[in-house]
Amino acid sequence: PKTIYLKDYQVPEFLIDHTDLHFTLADDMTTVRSRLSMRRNPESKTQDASLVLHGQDMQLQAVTLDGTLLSASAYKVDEESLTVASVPDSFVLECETLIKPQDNTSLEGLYRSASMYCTQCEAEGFRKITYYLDRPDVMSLFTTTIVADKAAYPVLLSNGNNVDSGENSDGSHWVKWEDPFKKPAYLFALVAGDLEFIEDSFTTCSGNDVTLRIFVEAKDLDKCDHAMQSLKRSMKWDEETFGREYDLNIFNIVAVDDFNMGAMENKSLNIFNTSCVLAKPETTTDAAFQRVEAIVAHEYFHNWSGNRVTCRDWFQLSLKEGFTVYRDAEFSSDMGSRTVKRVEDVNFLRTVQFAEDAGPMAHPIRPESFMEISNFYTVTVYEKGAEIVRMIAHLLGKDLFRKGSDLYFERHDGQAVTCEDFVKAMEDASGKDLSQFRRWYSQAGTPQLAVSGRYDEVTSTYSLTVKQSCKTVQETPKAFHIPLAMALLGEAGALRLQLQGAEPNPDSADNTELVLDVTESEQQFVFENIPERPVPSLLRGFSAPVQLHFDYSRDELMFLMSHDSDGFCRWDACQQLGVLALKDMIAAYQAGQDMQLEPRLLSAYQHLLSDESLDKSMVALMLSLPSEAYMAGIMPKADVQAIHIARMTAKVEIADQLQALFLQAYKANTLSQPYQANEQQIAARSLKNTALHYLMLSETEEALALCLAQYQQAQNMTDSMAALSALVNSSFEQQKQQALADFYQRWQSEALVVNQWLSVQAGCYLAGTLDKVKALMAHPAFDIKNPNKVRSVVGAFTANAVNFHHQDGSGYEFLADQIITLNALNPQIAARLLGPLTKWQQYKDESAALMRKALQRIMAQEQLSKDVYEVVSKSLN
Ligand code: HT7
Ligand code: ZN
Repeated sequence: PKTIYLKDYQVPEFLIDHTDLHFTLADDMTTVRSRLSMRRNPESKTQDASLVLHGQDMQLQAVTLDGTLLSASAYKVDEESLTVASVPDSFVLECETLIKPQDNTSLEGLYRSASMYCTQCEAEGFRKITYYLDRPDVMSLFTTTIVADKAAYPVLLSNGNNVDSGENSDGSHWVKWEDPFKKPAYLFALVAGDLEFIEDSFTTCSGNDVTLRIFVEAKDLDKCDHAMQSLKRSMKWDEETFGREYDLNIFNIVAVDDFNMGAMENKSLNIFNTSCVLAKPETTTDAAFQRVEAIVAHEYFHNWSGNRVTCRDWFQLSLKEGFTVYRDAEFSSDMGSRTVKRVEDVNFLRTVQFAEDAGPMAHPIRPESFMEISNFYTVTVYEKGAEIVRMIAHLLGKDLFRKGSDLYFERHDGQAVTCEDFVKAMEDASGKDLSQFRRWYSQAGTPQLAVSGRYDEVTSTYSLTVKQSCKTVQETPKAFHIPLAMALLGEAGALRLQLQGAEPNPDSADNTELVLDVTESEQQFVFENIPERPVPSLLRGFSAPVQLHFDYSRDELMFLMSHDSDGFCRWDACQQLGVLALKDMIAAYQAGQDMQLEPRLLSAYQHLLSDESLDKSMVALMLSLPSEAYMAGIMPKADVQAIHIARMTAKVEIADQLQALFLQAYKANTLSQPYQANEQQIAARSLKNTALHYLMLSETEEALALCLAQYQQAQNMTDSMAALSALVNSSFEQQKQQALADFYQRWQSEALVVNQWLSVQAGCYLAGTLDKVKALMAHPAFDIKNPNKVRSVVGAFTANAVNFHHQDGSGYEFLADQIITLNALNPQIAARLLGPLTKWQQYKDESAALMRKALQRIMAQEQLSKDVYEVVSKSLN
């Protein structure tokens, strides 16, 4: 496969002013007729070029130029394109193509999911629908007519407004849609099916009434309310926070079962994976309720950050994704607890994105090259991209950041632009210089910040020395501009900060927090008039996506855990104490010695469980030891078995020692009110189920009784799954089998619940899980063509470190088999599943060799898709 480079970008040679599409959906074949009003792009250097349109996997029937049918010699078709040798400066091109959505298992382009037709065009799926200039800087006005059998497909949807419709004598009907906004083809959508909907409305800030509909299969109609309420909250929030008003009188969401990602922001017709839109207490966990709200918001926010202002090319993907993730994270923070949201996001970033940045697929948030763009919908582009926007917001301050985003939207409305345009708008609006900051866009890798502190009693000064470094597999980047938020904590609280050589900061009322501009590879910051030896609170709120190293003593971590006013730092201090405790135990295990649990950790947990004034969600988060994946990421040549055994030993010790407190927390947080997915209830359930988890680790009869009672009496899926998961990972074999059978029996007709049943089993850390996973793949509930099922079984298994990394390599071989099968069916999903194998350098030599062997077996297959080839070849390099 060919590599495409950002440096080779050229403006399009042709533009498409109008795109008129006509679909006839029939069982054996779909006919697509397109009518494109085109002209040469005056900005292109080549004014005599042939017309080359993208297109693949379809059968071309006829091409007409300005009404004249072209003979076969006037054009050329290959696997990926249609070339018309000679065209005038302005013309109308019509194509008729045949496609087979019913055979399209890649879930890109037009495909079938259950009994409906739907589309997924981002990034390059439109070229599987008709020949087109399938690139985001070609923006066009679309009209779409859909013809289909009326009984089977009563609902026919596309972008924009429904402008006409009618019926034919053969039982078919048709609907014509017109989108008044120019858009790139990746935002095109079509849906046809036997769907029902819930409807609501929203009146925008300037008084426009918008009809909101969520379309689902009839059986799911009772699971749409939460998404609808989330949508209305998002619309209001975007008006208030970013001044963004919705721009049409209609906004539709459709839920589909087969979908490669979470959802898609097609103009006025968002298409969602059912798992990201359907929710009701009986079938949906708290975490999934929160995910629905966040994803509904994310897709809605794209209407401005992505649709009204779109990307010039796919290298700019983070322009829309990073910014929109930042926007949805701010929304979630405003809807719930800001600290909890921050901790969850940082935990994810540090575990998953840092690993990507340290591996062979590392790339800057604006990549410089790719073979297959679908491989770059990554945690780096999304989550690290959002961190870069967050740093800009931090550096500019709230008001200037808003001024910058207003300028960006106003300046570029209706355009396809670049990350540079975004940064420039921020600079122009604020007057701040972001030149060095721009390196975050072009350099990969996680900067390492080594910080040390020295207190001088004689001069009452405290000096912080900050050294930054960054290494990636490919290169050593130049120094980043890193905003380092910090405070100095004394016995009685945060100390006033006076930085040597700086004016006192008038913005901050008490001057106890500062953001240091770290811009060099080594810098010193001296604070004056510091009356006592302080404990520094560093990287407050996780002010930059870096790995911080400060040699805190365990007592200092204990101090930060209870005294830092920054919630993120309190949580992080607890995590770092957990890291030190686990490292000791891992080392002891590897040396064949007894594993001793750090007593401070036990007393910290004891304190967390005893102090009723603390936020319950935060307590639950702090009671969770650093994950095995996080530990693997920070240890050279990770020994997965040792990490797992040490961590389990620590957990069982904590469970045994603090049994009474866990029981008390369990009882105190058992709610009697009806379920609500609100902050308080979610927090209480989270703490209660954390307590249940620990209680079950002690495997007492009392814990088992509690767990079984919770499982049997649960009125909501959060409690039900927490109990089931505790049972599945316990040695109460008979009760476990009974609960699993009962659960399936009860929920077999609810696909999303069955997926949770699959994943709790695939994620079981006990021995023998791989055989169970293989059996699950033969179960009628499994379907390899459905990405949600694949993620629930294969994805959950690969996240189950101790089983996936079994020393005999069986986990790797199993994954390679699945990737080889999926390569032919759904290359995007196959390539995504490869992720865990690509991180082989993180693991001890024996594991790394077996992981490479599995990769080599995949590499040796014939007919590897571009998606899989790119990831495997780069990982083996
Ligand atoms: N912008 C959407 C991207 C997306 C996608 C990309 C590749 C393959 C399938 C896909 N489905 C959706 C999702 C989003 O970030 O909002
Ligand atoms: Zn997005």
